[in-house]
Amino acid sequence: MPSWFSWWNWMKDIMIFLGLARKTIKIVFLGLDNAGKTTLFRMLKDNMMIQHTPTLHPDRDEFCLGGLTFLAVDVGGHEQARRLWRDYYWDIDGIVFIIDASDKERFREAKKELDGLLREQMTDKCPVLILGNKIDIPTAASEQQIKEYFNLNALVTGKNNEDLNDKNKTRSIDVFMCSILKKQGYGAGLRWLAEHL
Ligand SMILES: Nc1nc2c(ncn2[C@@H]2O[C@H](COP(=O)(O)OP(=O)(O)O)[C@@H](O)[C@H]2O)c(=O)[nH]1
Ligand SMILES: [Mg+2]
Repeated sequence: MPSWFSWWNWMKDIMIFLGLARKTIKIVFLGLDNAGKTTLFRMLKDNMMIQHTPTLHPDRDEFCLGGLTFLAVDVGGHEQARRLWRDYYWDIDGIVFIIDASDKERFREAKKELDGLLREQMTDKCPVLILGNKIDIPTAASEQQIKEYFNLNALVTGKNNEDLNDKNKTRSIDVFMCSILKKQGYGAGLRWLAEHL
């Protein structure tokens, strides 16, 4: 029964293991507002049985478990948020960038943020998981459309990192489509990220 649930349990084990073994793991979740970060955090907290604490900042969420820190920040538009997550750059272990695949009108804005992120030298070795969210919405873009629009075909290293030997590819990066609302797809993505930390 390889459902999202068993994927997730496996994922949870490995994240906790990594968190404890390496002392601290910091994962940053970025994306435009409305991409789905807070919803994902709520689910992760539920799965990790962490109590929900109301966030004081509408554009920022954070929670810790053992040595694991998960931070989510809205990017785009306001300079304050950009500064905030820049403060976290220096010791980030992994990045999750969430795109609302159903909101094509904001792809341009999302691409600008993703391009800026991928150019950032301080995190240029960090694995990047790109989640194309809201695939439960019929008009959502497909994985191939996301890869094309965001110019990712030349960057992705494949689900098994098979392309990492390519000298143009210096970091693990891949796209997973998901519906956070329907609890589909993101477990596999997070598992991929945990394997490439
Ligand atoms: N249809 C659909 N809606 C989603 C999904 N994930 C999040 N949403 C909705 O998108 C809106 C913004 O989500 P939120 O988590 O607050 O985004 P954030 O600004 O990135 O934190 C909310 O109304 C969510 O219910 C999804 O997978 N499918
Ligand atoms: Mg939010």
